[in-house]
Amino acid sequence: MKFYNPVMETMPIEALRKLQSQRLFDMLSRQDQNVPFYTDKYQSLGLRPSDIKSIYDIKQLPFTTKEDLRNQYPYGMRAVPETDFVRIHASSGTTGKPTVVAYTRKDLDIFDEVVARSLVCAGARPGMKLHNAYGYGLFTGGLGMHGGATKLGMAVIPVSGGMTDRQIMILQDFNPEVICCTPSYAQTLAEECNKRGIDTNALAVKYAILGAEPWTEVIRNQVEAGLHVNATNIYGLSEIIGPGVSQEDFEEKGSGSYIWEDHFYPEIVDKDSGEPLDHGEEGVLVLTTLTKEAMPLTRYWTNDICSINYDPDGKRSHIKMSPIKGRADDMLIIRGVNVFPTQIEAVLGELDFVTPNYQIIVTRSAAMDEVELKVEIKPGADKHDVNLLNSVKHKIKENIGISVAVVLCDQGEIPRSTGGKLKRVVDKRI
Ligand code: DLL
Repeated sequence: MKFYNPVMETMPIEALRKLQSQRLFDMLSRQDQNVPFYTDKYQSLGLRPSDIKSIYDIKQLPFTTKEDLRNQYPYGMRAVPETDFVRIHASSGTTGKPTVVAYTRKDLDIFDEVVARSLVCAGARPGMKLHNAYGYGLFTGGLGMHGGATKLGMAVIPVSGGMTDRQIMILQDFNPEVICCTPSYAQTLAEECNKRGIDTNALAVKYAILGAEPWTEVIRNQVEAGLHVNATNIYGLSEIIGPGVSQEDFEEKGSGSYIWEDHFYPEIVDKDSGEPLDHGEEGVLVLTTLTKEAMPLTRYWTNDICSINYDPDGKRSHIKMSPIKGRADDMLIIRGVNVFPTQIEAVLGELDFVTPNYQIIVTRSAAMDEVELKVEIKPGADKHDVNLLNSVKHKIKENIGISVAVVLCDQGEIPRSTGGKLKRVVDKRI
């Protein structure tokens, strides 16, 4: 089995564009008729859905932002009666009210479909067991992966996040071939297995589907070696559907993740001007939901930084996105240099005496941002060794161009994921 939905996943680009154009027109008409937010917005811009003749005209449409969703809290963006909702999720806002997302029956079918495609893309097959360590609840991770795996014909073990002892018991005794969780929690599991002397090569688990937070090859290497799995990236966000907006193929690792373009139309725009950028250029990912019923969104500003491009050598026709470098608001500006935590993570991977456990502490003194980088060293290295400390500093300076204060820490001193997304940046500026 190569694909879950061969027709859609390998559709020639021309046909895909036609389908996207039709779906965009239908979606805009539904918004225009049923969502006062969009009716007003389109009217104020003098736009009618019929002005949008094809998917290429999408650039004429306005962006939708998280702020817009907050202003419409909880259900103002709905395009169907509340009685047609069959599920409601929410993404935990760092401050204030969460962003609420609702689904109709058809939306859940699409959710299941894109997750089923993603699972196959990651190496999962019907008949396998999925150890689902994404959180169940308002977060879309747990139930999202659950629905897709059920549709594919897998047995789901709905472990949810946390309780690491129990997770390890399940890995050892229930024999799941596939695990899904955040990359930082996969690090925790790999480390715990190692501590307990568990021979992970003997475990049934062979594939890990990791997402919900940024991660780099450094973490992939640690997780793949530690758990003896093939680890791939899954991306998504509640506002668009949840996990399964895009997925990396287990046989095409490192070349980006397929975006399921028949449902989610991607664009990359300049983070300051909003101007569309070319394929290959890095900017903010903007997504349009082409088929969503309950809360269809036009040009949703994800704030996630990446690039998109077609892969002529890929198995599928859909476009691929690069790993997310970070959220635009996670970008640090250190003496004029823009830095994402993932860049620091990538550099640490080149030093053989440190582990991929780190924490970035940002403070501000005299209107300047300062960064303290806490890095954990491997057993046997001395945290007081000035040469080691300086080599971290130099490596960061050489590769990223910023000077950071470095603190070397012993094993276990840096916080680990206890189940969900891990906060690697502590911002003390405010
Ligand atoms: O995190 C959905 C999800 C669940 C994706 C399980 C993958 C796996 P939210 O809680 O709404 O939804 O958070 C969405 O998380 O805008 C990104 O900033 C970040 N994110 C999600 N996947 C990735 C990834 C889920 N693979 C926000 N790489 C998004 C980097 C990711 N960041």
